[in-house]
Amino acid sequence: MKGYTEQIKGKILGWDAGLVGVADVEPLRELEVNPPDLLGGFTRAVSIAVQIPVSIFEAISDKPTPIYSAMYETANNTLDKLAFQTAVALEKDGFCSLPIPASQVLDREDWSAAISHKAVARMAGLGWQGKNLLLITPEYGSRVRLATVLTEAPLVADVPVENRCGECMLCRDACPVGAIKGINTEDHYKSREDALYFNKCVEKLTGEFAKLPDIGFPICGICIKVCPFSRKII
Ligand code: B12
Repeated sequence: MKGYTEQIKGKILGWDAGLVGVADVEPLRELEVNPPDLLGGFTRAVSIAVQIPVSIFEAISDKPTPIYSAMYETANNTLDKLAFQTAVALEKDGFCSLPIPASQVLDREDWSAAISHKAVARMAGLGWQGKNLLLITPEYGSRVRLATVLTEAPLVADVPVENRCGECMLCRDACPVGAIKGINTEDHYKSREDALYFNKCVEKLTGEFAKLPDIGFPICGICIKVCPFSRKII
């Protein structure tokens, strides 16, 4: 099904996605998902990324900007539409498919969603999990947002790429609350606490940044901005 996989990926990129990959669902069955039977009979997960322009992050110094806030919403809407269109296209070809929204939080105590888009994107070969806990892509660094489509389509799965953070500590040093521990992982962190002082990050974003005028979302952008992979324009 290599031809069909290339055809679907080409279609999604043609709708202006930045990156597309396919993950095998089997290793993802270790994840906690919501509802617990979310993965059901799905065999593949399509990971879709859209890149946010460099200049939006370059304008951030110590807090998110109103422009970032507006474009964060635009990126989420774009991804939801891409995931929706992908699921419809796959179902037209006869394969049951479920789009997962970009930024829907289902549990606000545990701060978790239906499925971790980062885990899917990493297994789909889009990038590695960096010290900032985010997915870092070789092309756009961390300045990508992600969505997932679960599918029964017999797509050819991609493979994970190697972590390229090396000795870099720029995200750790830049975090305004010192939430990033600066610990590397060869594959992925077993828990968020392995990479972050998680509550410090959550408190800053939900308790302070989300309440700023013209922001309204728990966003930040500083650990995205300073990543050397995020700063190049290709
Ligand atoms: C809730 C949430 C938050 C919460 C909690 C953050 C957190 N770290 O969980 C708050 C509000 C604090 C937050 C903050 C931010 N968020 Co947020 N957030 C989410 C959301 C909606 C759910 C995350 C979730 O379910 N976490 C549950 C835990 C268990 O999973 P996890 O953190 O994803 O990571 C685990 C797995 O991925 C695992 N893993 C990785 N690979 C593999 C492979 C296998 C096989 C397995 C089993 C596991 C595994 O390792 C991790 C550690 O356990 C996601 C969207 C989504 N559906 O994924 C966006 C998301 C993670 N956020 C995102 C972003 C960008 C941010 C911010 C930078 C804010 C901003 N936009 O400016 C900060 C960054 C904080 C940080 N450094 O981590 C992006 C990340 C994009 C990227 N490039 O990685 C996402 C994916 C949204 C999107 N659609 O793109 N966020």
